[in-house]
Order: sequence, then C-alpha cells, then structure tokens
Amino acid sequence: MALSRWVIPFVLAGSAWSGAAAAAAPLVRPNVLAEFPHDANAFTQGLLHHGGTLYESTGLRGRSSLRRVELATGTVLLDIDLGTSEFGEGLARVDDRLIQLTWQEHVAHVYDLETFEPVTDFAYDTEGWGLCFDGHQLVMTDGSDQLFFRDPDSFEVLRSVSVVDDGVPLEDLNELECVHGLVLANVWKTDTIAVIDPKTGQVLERVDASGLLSQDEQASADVLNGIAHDASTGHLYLTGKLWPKLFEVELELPVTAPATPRKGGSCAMCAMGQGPNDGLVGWLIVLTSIVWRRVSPAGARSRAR
Ligand SMILES: [Ca+2]
Repeated sequence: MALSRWVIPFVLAGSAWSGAAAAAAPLVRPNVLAEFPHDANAFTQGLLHHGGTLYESTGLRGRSSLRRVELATGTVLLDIDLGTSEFGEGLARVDDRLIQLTWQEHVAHVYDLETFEPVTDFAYDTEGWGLCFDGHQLVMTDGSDQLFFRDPDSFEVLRSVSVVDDGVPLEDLNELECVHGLVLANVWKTDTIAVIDPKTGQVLERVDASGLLSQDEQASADVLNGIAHDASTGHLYLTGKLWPKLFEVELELPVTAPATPRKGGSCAMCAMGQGPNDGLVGWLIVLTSIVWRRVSPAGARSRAR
C-alpha cells in the first residue's frame, strides 16, 4: 500500500504531464484551512485575490455586479451594478485594471482597479465564461473545451487549445484561476476543478471539491464556481454561486513551467525562483505527488446557469 502511494502518482502524473499517453488525471482533495462568510445572494462568476482583498464578479440579469470584498467578513467594500441587460461572468486583474466578461453580451468591461471607474470595453464573438491572467496572457473560456489565450491590451485571440482528459475533450470549462503556470478551471455543474497544462491542454489533475458545504447550506446554494489564488500564502479561496461561505484551502498542484511575465506584470512562479526547465519538471511532479488520496468522483449538481 505504501509503495502504491508513491508509484501510482509518479506514473499518472508523469504521463499526464508529458502528454505522451492518455490517462485519467489523478483525483485529489483540497485541505480546508479556514472558512469565511460569503454573500449568499452573490451568484459568483469570477473571483480573484489581490492585496489581501477579494474581487468578485456576480451574474444573473438584474443582479450582476463587480465587487471588492473584505476577506474576513465578506463585507462588500465597493461595488457597481452592470444593469439589467448584462450577465456578469469571469474576472481577471491585469496590473491596475480589472477585466470583467459578460455571458452573452459579447463585451468585456475594463475598470480601474481602485475606483472601478470604466476604462474601456473589448468586444468578442463567443460567450464569456471564465477569465484569468497568467502575467503575460489572458486565458478565457466560453463553456466549451477550449482555452482562448488573449492579448491583455488588445483582447486579440493569440491561440487556443482544447482541454483533454483521458483522451476526451473536457467541456463546460467555467471560472478560471492562473496559478504557477497552470490553469485551474471549474467544470460547470460539478464540484470538480480541472488543473490544466495550458501549453498542451492536458488535464494534469482533478480536484474534488465536493462536500465543502453542509447539506443544509447546499440546499439553498448553487454550484462551486469561484477560485482565487493568494500569492502571499499559496493558498486558494473557493466559493460558489449563492454560497454562504468561502473556504481557504491548500492543494498539492503539479509543477509546470511558469508563464513569462510582461514588464510590470506579476508571476507568482517566478517569485518562487522556479524556471522553465522541462527536464526538472517531471521530477518535481513526482515530489509534488507525494500527497495522494483517492476519493469518490464529484457528484454532479445542476441548476440554471
Ligand atoms: Ca478566478
């Protein structure tokens, strides 16, 4: 048994990382460190952490907003409404700007980070679901299996990649978080977060985040849909649509090459002093796969988007 805890992660993580063989991504569980209040009326569609504070995009027509939220209390410190015709979606920070997607309105709003004053808008053809910034490029989802990589200044599509797990395209990719050269994506209608190598689209790991809410809390809540990375601790914050709580968790992630930050950008991986040495990456994957727990598949829960 002890041997399998070391060998199985090596085989699975190694093959998934290389893309050389189709294999189901390992399934891991987050370790919950703390929980905080979250506005149970917030239909969370985008979440990020910056400077000790959370920024959140909420959806539903007539209830869509952009918010700055105090982590410890869940208090909304600053917010603006999108109006009744727009449905807020993914949210990313690029330097001193916030970029907020809309679901079917084909427009992304750009705001000043501090004041939420509008800066400009970007137009796009697809639906807007999730958004994150890796320090160099924006990564966007549209509900399909595609990750779209966009220029953060022009919003031009630079490339796209299909996300694949066990040889099968993984659709319904939703809220995103760029973490250490990886892309974490909520899979809509599930409690699963896919950990994706953005270079290949390969799912390296699946995170089973089921069971964070009690049955009573879940009864009035919708699906998991919020991932924010705290670069100062390496922890993640997880919440969901209409969830009464937000959870601080730690998670063992595969290691991959960092994105190259543009001038003035941020790159958490670079801060950790890790470089794009692919030969080293495979062995680092072994080390980061030591914590390995098999769990049951995430239960699927569905409700109107
Ligand atoms: Ca996010």
